[in-house]
Amino acid sequence: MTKNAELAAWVEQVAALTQPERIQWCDGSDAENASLIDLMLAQGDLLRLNPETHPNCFLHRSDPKDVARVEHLTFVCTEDAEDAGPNNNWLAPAEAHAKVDPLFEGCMRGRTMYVVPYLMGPYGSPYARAGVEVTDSPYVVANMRIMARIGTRALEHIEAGNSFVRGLHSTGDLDPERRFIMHFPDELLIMSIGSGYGGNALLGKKCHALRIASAQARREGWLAEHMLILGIESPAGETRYIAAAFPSACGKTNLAMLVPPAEFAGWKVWTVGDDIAWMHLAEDGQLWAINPEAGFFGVAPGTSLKTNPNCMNTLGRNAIYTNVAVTEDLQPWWEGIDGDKPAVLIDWQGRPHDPDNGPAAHPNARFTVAASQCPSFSPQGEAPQGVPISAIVFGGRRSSVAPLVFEALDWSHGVFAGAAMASETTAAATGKVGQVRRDPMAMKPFCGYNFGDYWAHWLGFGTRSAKLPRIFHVNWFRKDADGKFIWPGFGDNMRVMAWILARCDGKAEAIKTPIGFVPEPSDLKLDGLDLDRKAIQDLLSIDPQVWQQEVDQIEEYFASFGSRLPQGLRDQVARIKAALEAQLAA
Ligand code: SAT
Ligand code: MN
Repeated sequence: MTKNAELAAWVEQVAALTQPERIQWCDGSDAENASLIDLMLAQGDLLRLNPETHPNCFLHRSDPKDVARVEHLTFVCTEDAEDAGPNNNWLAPAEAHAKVDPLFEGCMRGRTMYVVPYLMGPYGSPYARAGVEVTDSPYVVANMRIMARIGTRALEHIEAGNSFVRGLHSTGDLDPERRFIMHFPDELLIMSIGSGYGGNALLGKKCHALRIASAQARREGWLAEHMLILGIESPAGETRYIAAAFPSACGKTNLAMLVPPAEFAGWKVWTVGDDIAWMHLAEDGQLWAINPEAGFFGVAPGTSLKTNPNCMNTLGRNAIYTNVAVTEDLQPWWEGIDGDKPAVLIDWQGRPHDPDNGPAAHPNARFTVAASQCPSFSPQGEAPQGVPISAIVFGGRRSSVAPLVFEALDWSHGVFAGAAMASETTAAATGKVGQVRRDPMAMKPFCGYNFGDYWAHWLGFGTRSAKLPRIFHVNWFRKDADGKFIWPGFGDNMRVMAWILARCDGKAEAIKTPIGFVPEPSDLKLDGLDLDRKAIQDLLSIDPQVWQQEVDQIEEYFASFGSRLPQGLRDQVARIKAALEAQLAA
């Protein structure tokens, strides 16, 4: 129950629509969580994993047809289609309500309706924002409890008079034909039905903290971004912070928890967040970032002590695993985990593992775990004011074209580099894997308004402060002629991060090219790395002819935004084209 009349009225209205058997207001307590877990164990929604090796850990197997975000069923509902832009599926709000409201009629009959007040951002942060998710899924409540700050304190924040986003969620009948994720930015409302999975159902995450928040951020002059946040502490004890945008399942969690290689003795990486950053220009002219989330919802396959030891040491207790495989003695297992593949495995659908059925764990299998359990969790991870950002890094998954790293010439060019990002698709969304698509700022699935207006908003920061972060672009995924990754990645990405920070301090060299400042091999600390000179040169090379084609494709993509494309980006296209031509003529 609540003292907030608006919230009380909305919950009443939702109950009248969905007809739950009972209503439970969630306080976020341990006792409440324990009873939800017991309920799910009894109903078979959760399986207790080996309590000796994985205390308080559980496995959830989702419906096999409900394993990833569904971008084609995700809509932004604004009065004017142009405001949602070609980057979103659009419906007019009245039309969207007519489509989705009837699906909620009586959908919670015989079920409990959970009312989950939540806060995105640290308690006491001026940048934190509240929401209330109403859901019929105890799995969603248990995950929201890890990913956000739920319960009494969040409700108090709302009752103190702060605005809140309303999120109505029901698993419905899980029929993909009746699955929709609808956003109504003008109503601060999200309606999601037919999926119990991650970004479709944990409404505080992508729906609120990115789609709704990005639209709010534009109106209010800040940025809500699909970025990890990390701190890098030098041997002298000075910590600088970097925010980095990569598409889903491209290594954000690994970079956020990086362990530097032996050649970087005395350096330490601190994790602030692995997925979302809310950034505000503070009075000191710097961009300060908070992580609105409280947990990690990371991709399990490929995670190991070799690729991400901090993550492996975060897992293993108080975690919910979704769609992983299990060993005979009920330990979680996935492709790429340490050790030999056990002879006997139960796959993610609960069947004895047969390689003919595909991998044992679903490629988008996930873990949900509290950030505070991470050994590298930053002492500033809950700081109300956030952390000051020295560098912004954009990165895609490109087998060719994009070099290992470059620095943008200035802020506007950096916005261009982000807007021009492209990446090969991954298993985080349903659809074909490995297709190159434009994914500006890694926000293609998450920007809640027209990308043209979004880029104009980004460009606008250029005149608001002289102390903005420098902008970089990286690509860990370049392949050689045999299709093998050239760069070792993971901990060795520290070598690139060190160059980035040295550039911010004016202490590292680079060559100016048409696409930005690129290091020479000698500018990077590469000792101890088993890479020949030719490979490094390939990684850092920029082929002007290939880039001419790339810029043509970028220009074509930009043109799809018509008159909403800001002049600042047209200017960048023209400048780069001229510079490439001059280089080829020389
Ligand atoms: O399922 S989520 O959207 O939360 C994960 C992701 O795709 O980044
Ligand atoms: Mn993400």
